Amino acid sequence: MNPLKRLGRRRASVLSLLAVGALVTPVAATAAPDAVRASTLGAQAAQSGRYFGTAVAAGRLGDGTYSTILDREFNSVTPENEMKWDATEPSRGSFTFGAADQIFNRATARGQRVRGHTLVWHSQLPGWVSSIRDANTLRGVMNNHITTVMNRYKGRIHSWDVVNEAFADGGSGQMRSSVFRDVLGTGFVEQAFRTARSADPAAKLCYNDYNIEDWNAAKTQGVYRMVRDFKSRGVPIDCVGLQAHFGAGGPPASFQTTLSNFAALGVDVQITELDIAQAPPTAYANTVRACMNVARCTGITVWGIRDSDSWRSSENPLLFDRGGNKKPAYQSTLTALGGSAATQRSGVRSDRSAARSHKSAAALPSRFSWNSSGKLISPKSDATHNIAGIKDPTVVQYNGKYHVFASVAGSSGYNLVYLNFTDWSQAGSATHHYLDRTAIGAGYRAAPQVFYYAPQRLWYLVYQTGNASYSTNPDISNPNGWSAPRHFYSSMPDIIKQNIGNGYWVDMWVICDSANCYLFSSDDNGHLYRSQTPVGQFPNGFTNTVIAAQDSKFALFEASNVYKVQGSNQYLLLVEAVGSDGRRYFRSWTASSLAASWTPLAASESNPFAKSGNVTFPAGAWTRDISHGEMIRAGYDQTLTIPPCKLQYLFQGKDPNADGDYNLLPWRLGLLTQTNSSC
Ligand code: 9MR
Repeated sequence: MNPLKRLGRRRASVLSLLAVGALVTPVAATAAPDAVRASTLGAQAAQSGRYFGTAVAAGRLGDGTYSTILDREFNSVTPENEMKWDATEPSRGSFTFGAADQIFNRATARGQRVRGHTLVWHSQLPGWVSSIRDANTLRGVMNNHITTVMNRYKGRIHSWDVVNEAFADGGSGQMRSSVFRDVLGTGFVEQAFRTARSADPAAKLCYNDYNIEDWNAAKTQGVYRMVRDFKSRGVPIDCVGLQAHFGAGGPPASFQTTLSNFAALGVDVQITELDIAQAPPTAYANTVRACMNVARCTGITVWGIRDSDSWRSSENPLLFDRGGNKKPAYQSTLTALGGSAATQRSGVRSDRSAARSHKSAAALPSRFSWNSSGKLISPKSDATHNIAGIKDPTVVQYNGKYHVFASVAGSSGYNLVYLNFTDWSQAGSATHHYLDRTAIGAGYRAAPQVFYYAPQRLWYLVYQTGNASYSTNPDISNPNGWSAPRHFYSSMPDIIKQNIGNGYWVDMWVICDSANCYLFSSDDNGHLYRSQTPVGQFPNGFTNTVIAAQDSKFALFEASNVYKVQGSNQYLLLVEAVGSDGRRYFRSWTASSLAASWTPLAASESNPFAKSGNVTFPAGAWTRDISHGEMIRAGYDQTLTIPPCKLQYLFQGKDPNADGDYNLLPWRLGLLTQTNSSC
């Protein structure tokens, strides 16, 4: 937004001209389809609410072929070795998280979920643990290990393999000999789960094992009895991980029965380490279909990306060959995730969840409804800042906190403020740090956007100064760490000069895919502009500015946001419009790539993305404007990834009766939460 333009704006919104039916939209008016066939494993799995993950080795992340497939195909990762005991606590009480953090931070920045693997396992266990003979010592060491490792990633790991491979192979159905069983007795498993629940109550706690896929195996029965016993006594357990390291024949005939029977105990099941000798397409499809047919089978992880990455590399058991090409099993897996019955083994019974998976939902719905919070953030004037309104928020979640940057407006003009808090209930009491006191400096700075630019390990704050400007900071939580403003452009691009009319150049927004970064901006005159530069050149090189979308002035006004929808190949564009009632609202479009044309999603006054008409206000209708803000993202990096479900949007609103000088309007921040999420 631009403060210089504002006087008279609301008067100018006497806009019966704005009957939405008369708007000229430059893109096809097709509605989003109910079901879309996704083109990646993660996106296809997400359509039935599942994840599709892979084991990741920190040492391979520098390999471009590997990381490209990782980011394209998978929405969950499991560190292959980096969270194991020998990696995280090689000597007693001395914890090392370098490689684990590397995988964790990379994944979470991209909106990929993380499975934790593994806390208590007899293998890859340092000698100092396996030589303990005293039960109290071992119990203390085990509890401390679980607590310390879980605490590091608290609230941010979706499932933990708390205990791995505690049962013996063969016909006994009993636990195997290990230092844990031998010194602590079989009760060590219960002890580990109880400790894990206290350490991170948000994580799903799994028991994980191999050779428990065949319902008739004694080992499967042993694990089943343990889980049944845990559930009956209230020992905290949420999931069973079936590793699924299969021979060329694929899963046993009873695999789906095993999944269903565990699920019937009241736990989720997950396929946690899938690989199949020679990767026969039918064997993969049968494995995936068994999961799709069980409602509580919540996700599938393959144990590596390319055959060359596999622990059983000579058997070529994975979905990508050594060159990173998709193998036939890739296609059969993708098809099976989409619910096709083509490869279903006869005699395998489908339950109701199978029927559900056939009509998978689109990544985003085409209608939205929301609940609004009350006012969560209001200005805090101090001796040198007389603030009338707090506006244009940008927000990321990082290190367990929300970090919010916003414009502050008053009689002396516009600048920026920063605050952080752990919980929305604390947003109102957070300290406001005024950024005019930092190297960002005084004067006109407004409409911030924040993200972490992972290739440079730097936070960027993008904002408008009349030009498109940015500052960088290695530490988002340090308001004094921001650099002085620099500009993306030497001056306003010609195409903007030619189209801006009486408008203003406002609301710069950066988003990157794996190849390019794009800089969007608006002109308050019906144009959305887009410039582009290769990822390696960012923040320089934004040239070739084009009109990305256009409409009448108030129908495509300002405050655009562009996001990647997690687990899909969809991008979402939001643009703020001024309605026929003079109130602000958001329209939405989607596209399959950032440079593609935008297709309307919920893009009209009668079917808006967010307008007072599709928002309920349980705490009182404190605003009729749903104005400039941003989505709560799934990650925090330059890909601007948002979840497909349960959307939340931080916005500016104001007292409907407030009037007068635009710069003095009492804007406050509130939070929308989607109420019609289908997943
Ligand atoms: O894939 C892992 C391999 O790199 C390690 O050398 C090996 C060491 O035990 O562990 C492999 O992963 C195992 C997993 O952690 C637990 N289930 C069996 C997996 C294959 O051995």
